[in-house]
Amino acid sequence: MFNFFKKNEPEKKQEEAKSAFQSFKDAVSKTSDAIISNILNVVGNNEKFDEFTLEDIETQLIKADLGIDLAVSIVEKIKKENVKPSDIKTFLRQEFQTILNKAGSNVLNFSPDNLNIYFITGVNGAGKTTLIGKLANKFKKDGYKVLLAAGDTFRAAAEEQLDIWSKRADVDIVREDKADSASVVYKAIEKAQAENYNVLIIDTAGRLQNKFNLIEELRKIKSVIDKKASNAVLESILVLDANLGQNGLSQAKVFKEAVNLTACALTKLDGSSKGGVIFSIAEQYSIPVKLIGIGEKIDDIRNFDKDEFISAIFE
Ligand SMILES: Nc1nc2c(ncn2[C@@H]2O[C@H](COP(=O)(O)OP(=O)(O)O)[C@@H](O)[C@H]2O)c(=O)[nH]1
Ligand SMILES: [Mg+2]
Repeated sequence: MFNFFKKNEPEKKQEEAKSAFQSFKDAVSKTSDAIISNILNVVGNNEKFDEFTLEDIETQLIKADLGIDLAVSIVEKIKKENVKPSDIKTFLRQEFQTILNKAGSNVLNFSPDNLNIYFITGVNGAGKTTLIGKLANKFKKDGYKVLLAAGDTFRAAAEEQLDIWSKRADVDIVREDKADSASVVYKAIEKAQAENYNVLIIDTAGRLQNKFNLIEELRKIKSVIDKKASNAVLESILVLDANLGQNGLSQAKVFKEAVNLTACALTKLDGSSKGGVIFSIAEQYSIPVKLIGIGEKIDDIRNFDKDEFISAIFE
């Protein structure tokens, strides 16, 4: 008799999707304020744009961490196309969508019939090890066999931290104290191939203070992957802390020099007002953001969906 109170399945699914979207919307609310609410405030009820308002819009776009070049080019376009103040929201939504579309697919490469290697790079503190734990957990929950490689051999604490994540996600790990990171990766690839793992995720060091050594080390790992696992699906992922905004972009340059980046993961988007940097990464580096971190817990990871991101910001 209580069935009356039970929700039917499609209704339940719809509500779950709605609450997942709402929690994502909450996570990016500060970015949304920076990108659109502040601009709408500046525009107000003006019937036509004047120089002052346009300058204010440019300032707001720069403050939203879009970068100067992109901010200037958007304002130029508003002038050129004679965009009406009442149309500004629609115009910006379209602009941002076009920018994200240009950077290519946001879907993480994965083939269930292959070894998939995720080579994770980024500076210390960006959130690499945490992201690896979350990603491992996601693949494991989907039923795949997952191996981690503790390639950050510089600090014993780093290997320890990855070990803790491997236990949390219940996946295997290859670690070797005081070994060369490329040799840890070599062993991990051998194990992954011999024992038919679906996924190998490689953690790396990120001490930018010693840029030369870091780049050399990453190059060495990349060449081990290319030689030993040329048939594997490979994603070279740069992890960036969203809170760094534009400052993170100079890091992208360093890492792009060292390895051929195929994707970016933006962490700590929760509570950050600088998510606008996603547009800069797309525009300047043509690297698609594929993963985002929205918290410190194991489930706080999402595939980046550009349409969802645009909706969460503009709706
Ligand atoms: N709020 C928040 N914190 C995060 C996120 N990802 C990582 N962190 C925190 O950032 C800090 C550095 O992360 P870690 O994975 O050790 O960075 P690594 O040095 O690049 O390996 C830790 O305190 C994490 O808990 C995220 O998406 N949101
Ligand atoms: Mg780490």
